[in-house]
Amino acid sequence: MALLSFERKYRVPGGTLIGGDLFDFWVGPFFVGFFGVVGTFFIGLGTILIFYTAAIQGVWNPWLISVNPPPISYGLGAAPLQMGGLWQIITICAHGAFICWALREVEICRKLGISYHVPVAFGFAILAYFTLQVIRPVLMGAWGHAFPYGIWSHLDWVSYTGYLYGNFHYNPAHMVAVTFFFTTCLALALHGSLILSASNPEKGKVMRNPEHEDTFFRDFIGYSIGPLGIHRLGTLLAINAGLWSAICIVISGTIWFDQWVAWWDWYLNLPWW
Ligand code: BCL
Ligand code: BCL
Ligand code: BPH
Repeated sequence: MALLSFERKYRVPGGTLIGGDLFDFWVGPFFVGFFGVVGTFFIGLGTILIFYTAAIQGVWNPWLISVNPPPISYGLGAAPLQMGGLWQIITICAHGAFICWALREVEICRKLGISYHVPVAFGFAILAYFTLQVIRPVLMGAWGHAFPYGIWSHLDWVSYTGYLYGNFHYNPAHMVAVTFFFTTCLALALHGSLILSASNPEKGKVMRNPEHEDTFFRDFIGYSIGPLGIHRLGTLLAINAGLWSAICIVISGTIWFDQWVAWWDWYLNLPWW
C-alpha cells in the first residue's frame, strides 16, 4: 500500500548524524543508518542472551523465563555471568537498543525536515527504564534493586517493591503519575472518537471539518482546545505520565525509606485540623 511517489520524494540522501552516506539506505520499507546497524547488534545480542539464560536454567515456559539481577551483596560491581552478569550485559544491550532506536527516529526526522517530538517523547519512556535499572540501583548501592527480565518475575518485583513501602498508592508522585495515565486515556478517547465522528459521515453525506469538531465541544462544554492544541495536550499528558513514574520510583528507597502513608503526617499535623 506504499505511496511510491511520496516515498521517492522523502527517500533523499543526507540528514544522518554519523557515518555520512555509508549506511544511508533502506532495506525494504526500513531506513537503516548507522543506528540501524548498531541497534540490530544490540537487539540481536540482548535477545540471544535472554534465550541463552533460559537454556542454562532449562526453563522454556515463556511466562517463567527470568533473567535476574545480581544478589544485593554484589553491590555495584560486575557479577559472574550466571550470578547476574548476563542481566548486566542484557541491560547494556537494552539501553543501546532503545537509544539507537531513538536516534534512528532522529535521523528520519532530519530527512523529512520535521521536528524531533517523537524521539523526545520516546526519551521519556527510556528515562523511566534508565531510572528503574540504573539511577535508582546506583543511588541505593546495588544492581540487585533493579527489576528482573521475566514476564511473571518483573510483576513480582513490582508487587514486592510496592509493599516494601507499605501501600504504594500513598506515594504522592505515584498518584500524579497514575492521574496522568488516566487523563491521557481520557484525552485519546475523546480525540479519537471525535475525529472518527467527523470523518465517517453517513452514506452520501460529505466529511465534516475541524470547525464541526470545535463546535461540538463548544456547544457541549463551552470550550474546544482546537486541532493543534489537542496534540500538544496529548503529548504533554503522556510524557508527564512517564516523567512522574520515574520520579515516584526514584524517590522510594533513596530519599524516602518509610511507609508512604507516613509521608502524609505533615498534612495531618497542619495546625487547623
Ligand atoms: Mg511490564 C505488563 C513488558 C517494565 C509493570 N509488561 C507487561 C506486558 C509486557 C511487559 C510483557 C504488557 C506491556 C504493554 O502492553 O505495554 N514491562 C515490559 C517491558 C518493560 C517493562 C518490555 C521494560 O521496561 C523494558 N513493567 C515494567 C516496569 C513496571 C512494569 C518494571 C512499570 C512500568 N508490566 C507491569 C505490570 C504489567 C506489565 C503491572 C502487566 O499487568 C502487564 C502484563 O500482563 O504482564 C504479564 C504497552 C506497550 C505496548 C502495547 C507495545 C507492545 C509491547 C510488547 C507487548 C512488549 C513485549 C515484551 C516481550 C515479552 C519481551 C521482549 C524481549 C524480547 C527478547 C525482544
Ligand atoms: Mg504502581 C509503577 C500505575 C498500583 C507499585 N505504577 C507504576 C507506573 C504507573 C503505575 C504510574 C508504571 C508506568 C511506568 O512507569 O511506565 N500502579 C499504577 C496503577 C495502580 C498501581 C494505575 C492501581 O492500583 C490502579 N503500584 C500499584 C500497587 C503497588 C504498585 C499499589 C504494587 C503492590 N507501581 C509500583 C512500583 C512501581 C509502580 C514498585 C514502579 O516502579 C512503576 C514506575 O513508576 O516505574 C517508573 C514507564 C514505562 C516503562 C518503564 C517502559 C519502558 C519501555 C522501553 C523504553 C521500551 C521497551 C521496548 C520493548 C523491549 C520492545 C519489545 C519488542 C517488540 C517488537 C514489541
Ligand atoms: O517505536 C516506537 O513506537 C512505535 C517507540 C516506542 C515508544 C515511543 C516510540 O517512538 C514513544 C513516544 C513511547 N514509546 C512512549 C511511551 C509512554 C510515555 C512516555 C510510556 C507509557 C511507554 N512508552 C511505555 C512502554 C512500555 C511499557 C509500559 O511497558 C512498553 C513495553 C513499550 N513502551 C514499548 C515500546 C516499543 C514498542 C517501542 C516504543 N515503546 C520501542 C521499540 C524499540 O526500542 O525497539 C528496539 C529494541 C528491540 C526491538 C528489542 C530490544 C531487546 C533487548 C536488547 C533485550 C530485552 C530486554 C528487556 C529489558 C526485557 C524486558 C522483559 C519484560 C518481560 C520485562
